Amino acid sequence: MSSIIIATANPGKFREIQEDLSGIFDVFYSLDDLEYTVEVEEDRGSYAENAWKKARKIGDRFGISTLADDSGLEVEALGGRPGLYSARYGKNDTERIDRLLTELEGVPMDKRKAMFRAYLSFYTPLDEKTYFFYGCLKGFIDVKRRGSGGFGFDPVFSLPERGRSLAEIPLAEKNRISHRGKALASFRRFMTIGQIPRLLP
Ligand code: ITT
Repeated sequence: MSSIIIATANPGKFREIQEDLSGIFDVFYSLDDLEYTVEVEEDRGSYAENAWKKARKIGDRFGISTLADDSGLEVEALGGRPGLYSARYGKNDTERIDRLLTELEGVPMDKRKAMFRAYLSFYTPLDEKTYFFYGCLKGFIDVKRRGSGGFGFDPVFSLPERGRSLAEIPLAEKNRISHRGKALASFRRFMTIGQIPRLLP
């Protein structure tokens, strides 16, 4: 029986990752299941290093293979902000979205381009090896919230070719197209056929 720790304190991320990897692992441990409450500070200079720090710290602590995700939203009109600091952009999702909408007030739709990036780090404590997987998703920041699914910035992240926000599509559909879904697809190829992604942007 194969088990994995999903090293995230974000229940939305946990749900998406567990759903996507349900055919690959039998047991998924969340940080809650492990009663791990120490916050691993995201203080590195890149998403990949932050993800690696989380995966290694928790993988070593419990001796179980661990997957961590560091992601961020980059908005063109804000010079790429909040980016690496997306989680610290506000105290909670409501505050983060309110701040984003305020900062973009008056910016026309064609100037509201945005991109989600997700970096996954998979750490195996037995041999101390780490593997990285990446995905991105392009869209626009809407002028108001739409939909009640997903988490984080999903209600204001608009998918132009679908005419809907990420919070208006089912989880399985989000996983097929999203930054995290793409990184997870690459991770699944690694787990099933041993394919190691060549380059990280
Ligand atoms: P962990 O570090 O514990 O995994 P976190 O919420 O702090 O959880 P990040 O630093 O990676 O995670 O997240 C950056 C921010 O971007 C955070 O506010 C998330 O809610 C948001 N975010 C990440 N992925 C998202 C997605 O798929 N949809 C909407 N918002 C997302």
